[in-house]
Amino acid sequence: MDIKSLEDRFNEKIDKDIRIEPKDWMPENYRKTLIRQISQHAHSEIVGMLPEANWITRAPSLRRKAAALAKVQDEAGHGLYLYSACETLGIERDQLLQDLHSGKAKYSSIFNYPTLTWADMGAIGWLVDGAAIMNQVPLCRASYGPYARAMVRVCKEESFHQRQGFEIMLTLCRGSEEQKKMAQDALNRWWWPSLMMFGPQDKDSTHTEQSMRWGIKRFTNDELRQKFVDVSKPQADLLGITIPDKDLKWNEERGHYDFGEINWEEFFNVIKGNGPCNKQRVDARRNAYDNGAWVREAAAAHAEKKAKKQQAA
Ligand code: FAQ
Repeated sequence: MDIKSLEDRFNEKIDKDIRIEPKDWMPENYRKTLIRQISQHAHSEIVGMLPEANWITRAPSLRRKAAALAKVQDEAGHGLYLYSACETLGIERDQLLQDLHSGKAKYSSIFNYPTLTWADMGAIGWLVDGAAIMNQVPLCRASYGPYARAMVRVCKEESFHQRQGFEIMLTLCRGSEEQKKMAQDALNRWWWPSLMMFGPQDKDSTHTEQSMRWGIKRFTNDELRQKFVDVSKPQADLLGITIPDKDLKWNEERGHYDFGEINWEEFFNVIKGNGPCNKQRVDARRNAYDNGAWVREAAAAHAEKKAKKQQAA
């Protein structure tokens, strides 16, 4: 089939909302965009384990420790589904990891901030997982089959994460004055970085228009950010804590909350690698990879031995 017919067939599938599968023909830029987005997403999951892992040993009760442990394990699992989905596009996992370690591949800006108190575990679950779900539920309908299917499972687990985070916040907010202060302080520090998770404003977003046309993204960055603000404000009211934005107010005409200006300079600085914890996070991933070399070598040696035995039999 000539390239024009292949393109027509691909576009027809996109228009009819028929999933694109790994063996289907696809434009090179569609493949590249997916590799970029899915790998960034996978890296975010495994880097995202680091700020929370910091609190597993210091969780205030056995119940909290078990939940934190399960959550961080889920994130490792999400990374694995996503790396597998990405590999179906014809790239090796090792290459993806090299790109993370060299700083070539991005991961979510949010994981470059430190987790200073136990309340940060609550704020991350409530806000960071909340923002992640807002962005990821529409990805369950992404046009690329393996990505969309991975997202279905991821979203179910993220929704548990969001609830456990909100419950931590609720417990703190119903606790002592000091606990409530901790919850407010965590909200103050995590609110704006959570809004940045949705990416640059639509007017500055390089990929949104094309990704929407290809059915990878179903909503723009600004649309999802607005939805997130709209659901979060009543949740903060229920907790009895205040979102740190003096411009946040209901706009009757728009049927949405208006909110203040995001510090875009901070966002672009963080994604360029200059956030408070960028170096620490990438170093931790690099060390984990290097320290795991013996496991990869042992697994390869075992597979070789097994293959030789089978040949001899
Ligand atoms: N951080 O043109 P756009 C989670 C980059 S998972 C860093 O708008 P696009 C689970 C972007 O890559 C969180 N970089 O890009 C969890 C591009 O750079 P490039 C991760 C960002 O792709 C919870 C440039 O800026 N979720 O949290 C960010 O159309 C708790 C221009 O941007 C996903 O990855 C950012 N925030 O839209 C784990 C979801 N935003 O490559 C542990 C899937 C933008 O041209 C604990 N991804 N950039 O050099 C997406 O939906 C999209 O990729 C967006 C960005 C919306 C993130």
